[in-house]
Amino acid sequence: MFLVEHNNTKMKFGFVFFIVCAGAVRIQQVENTLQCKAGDGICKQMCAVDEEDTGSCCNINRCCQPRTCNDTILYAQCKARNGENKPMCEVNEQDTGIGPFCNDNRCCEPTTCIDEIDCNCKVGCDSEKEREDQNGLCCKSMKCCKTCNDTRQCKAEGGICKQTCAVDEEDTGPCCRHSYRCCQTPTCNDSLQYAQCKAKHGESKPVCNVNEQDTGIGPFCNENRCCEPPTCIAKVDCNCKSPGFRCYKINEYLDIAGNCSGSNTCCKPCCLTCGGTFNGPEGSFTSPNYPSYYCNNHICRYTIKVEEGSKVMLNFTFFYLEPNMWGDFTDTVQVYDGEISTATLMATLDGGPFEGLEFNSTSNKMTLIFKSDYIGGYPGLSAIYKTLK
Ligand SMILES: [Ca+2]
Repeated sequence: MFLVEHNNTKMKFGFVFFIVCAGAVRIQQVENTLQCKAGDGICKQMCAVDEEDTGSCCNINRCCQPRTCNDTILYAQCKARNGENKPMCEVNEQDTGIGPFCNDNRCCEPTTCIDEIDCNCKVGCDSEKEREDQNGLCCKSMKCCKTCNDTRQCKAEGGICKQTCAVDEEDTGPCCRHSYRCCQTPTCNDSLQYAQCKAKHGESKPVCNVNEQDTGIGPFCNENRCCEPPTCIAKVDCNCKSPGFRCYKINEYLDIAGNCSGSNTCCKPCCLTCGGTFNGPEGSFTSPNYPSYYCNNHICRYTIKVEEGSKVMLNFTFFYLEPNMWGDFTDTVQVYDGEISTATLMATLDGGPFEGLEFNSTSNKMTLIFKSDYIGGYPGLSAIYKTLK
């Protein structure tokens, strides 16, 4: 029932429209056409691309008018920002706000860099005051420049900013310009001392080993000392002798740590030289072969010289020589305050064993003379010395 009425209504409406249009078609067409023409429009079947469709002409024709919209300026503005004219900006783009364009398009430019707030975005950074942050994102191929003072600081300290410091220069840190380093002439130069040390077959090390001589060369930049090897190093292996046979008393000594099978004795050649000159602020030395037995017929001089104006403290950490049984001064150590003279002899020592005996000099020098006679080897002595201010 409802459908019938509804269809009837449509039929009635269509009928009335037909009557009006059919009855007044000429008048209406003229009116529309006049109205369209009054607006500089033309009634045609289809408007051209550069025309605007402003409505019907009461028939299948449309009223086409020249577009009133002109977006030439907007397009230039958009292009100046490397923007692009498109219906909708993409995810990584932002709407510049330029427009809208006649076709309702938007001007979309690449997303502004997230770091742009931090960066000073420029074509090139000022290498004196700025560092280029290569991770910084600036738009349009600009560089992300950040303030720094490394270059100025390097120059103020006498350095030069370069890509790589030379071998004899000290790398003291970065410069503002990316990947440049601040290179300075080292304040300390020990190449001469090193050459001198090497010429004496010495070695640069923090502390000289026992029986190594501190040559007094230096100090090195790293506070190391130049240590010379002992005057005599027994590099030979043992001359192993059967029990009951002793080391030849003139030119061999008994090495107590020697490696001979069973109870055989390890004999090694005697050093032809001994003693040494000790110029470091502190040091140590021993008698030849210590703690094995010293050789016979030796005279060794140990000369200690510390900084001018200071004094020497000497301590025998161990002492054991052949005792002077009959007043014949078999083996002895003489301690001199300064240079050797009868006036400066502080002590003549023999026997032992004892440890911790100490001597202080009145000047910056001290001299020791170790003597062994023709027979009877003992462990000898071990001593340390220090500088007293
Ligand atoms: Ca002796």
